[in-house]
Amino acid sequence: MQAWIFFLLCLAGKALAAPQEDAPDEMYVVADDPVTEEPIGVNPVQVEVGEFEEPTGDVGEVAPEHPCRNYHCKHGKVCEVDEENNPMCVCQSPSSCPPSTAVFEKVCGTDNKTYDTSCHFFATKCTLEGTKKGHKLHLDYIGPCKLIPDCHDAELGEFPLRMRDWLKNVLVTLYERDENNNLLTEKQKLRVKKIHENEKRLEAGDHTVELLAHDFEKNYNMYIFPVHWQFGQLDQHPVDGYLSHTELAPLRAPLIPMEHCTTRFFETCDLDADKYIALEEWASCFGIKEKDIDKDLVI
Ligand SMILES: *[C@@H]1O[C@H](CO)[C@@H](O)[C@H](O)[C@H]1NC(C)=O
Ligand SMILES: [Ca+2]
Ligand SMILES: [Ca+2]
Repeated sequence: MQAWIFFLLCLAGKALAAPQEDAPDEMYVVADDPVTEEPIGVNPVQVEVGEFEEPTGDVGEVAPEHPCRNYHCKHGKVCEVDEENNPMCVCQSPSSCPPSTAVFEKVCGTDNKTYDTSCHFFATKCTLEGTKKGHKLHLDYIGPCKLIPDCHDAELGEFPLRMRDWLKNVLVTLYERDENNNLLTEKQKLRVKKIHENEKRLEAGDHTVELLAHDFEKNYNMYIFPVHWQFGQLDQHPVDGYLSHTELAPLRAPLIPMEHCTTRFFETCDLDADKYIALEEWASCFGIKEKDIDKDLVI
């Protein structure tokens, strides 16, 4: 549970001053979205050579920037200049990735192969670009590949109980730590304040599924916002009311090694099997009644 909280705090609290561990930020940006091929960023200003030949008094001050400065490439690519000195993104060689220094830096691909770091993973995926194999390869979870037991029907039902409880606790924790850190927006704080102040709230702890189920029935209203909030945290690229595989990855990837029903749970959420999880699908997956699903709560 501790690890869950750590991961989500990183995810939620982009402003969280100093994560205790030096978990690489890129874990949370496991974007391998095939659509965003174009490097994001602007071309550096091209300085006319002529300008340098006319002394202006501050000679030497205006050194031309390297074209790759501020030129961003997606994961797995690095910037290089072509013959005309224009920046371009090329596949990074996996061997140029720094080796992992801790076990949680390793990642497991959907090919069930362990990659030393996510850098190695994305570099490898890049070299497979355009192939069927490359298209199917995704980062599956954080940590070395291991045997993930099958998720049985009875266990599947327990997953949302823990997840909802955890979401609520994460929000309350963010609220409590949020002095000047702006971990939550003002609107979010107002919502969480109500949960925080509710005396009937089940305190964080290692509760049995029976107690969690009972609490969900009794204090159902407290769970509505946390479920919506998490959706909004993930629905970012783009903000469209649907979660793609890539958008779900920051939640899925750290969870799978700890919760073996993660994969099956999110598969079953996608009721219309279009590979996207819509807000309605997401919320009803977490037991939120149809009448309480409200896109205005995704704030
Ligand atoms: C994936 O790899 C792990 C570790 O090598 C192994 O224990 C497991 O059985 C593999 N899983 C599948 C589905 O092949
Ligand atoms: Ca989206
Ligand atoms: Ca769907």
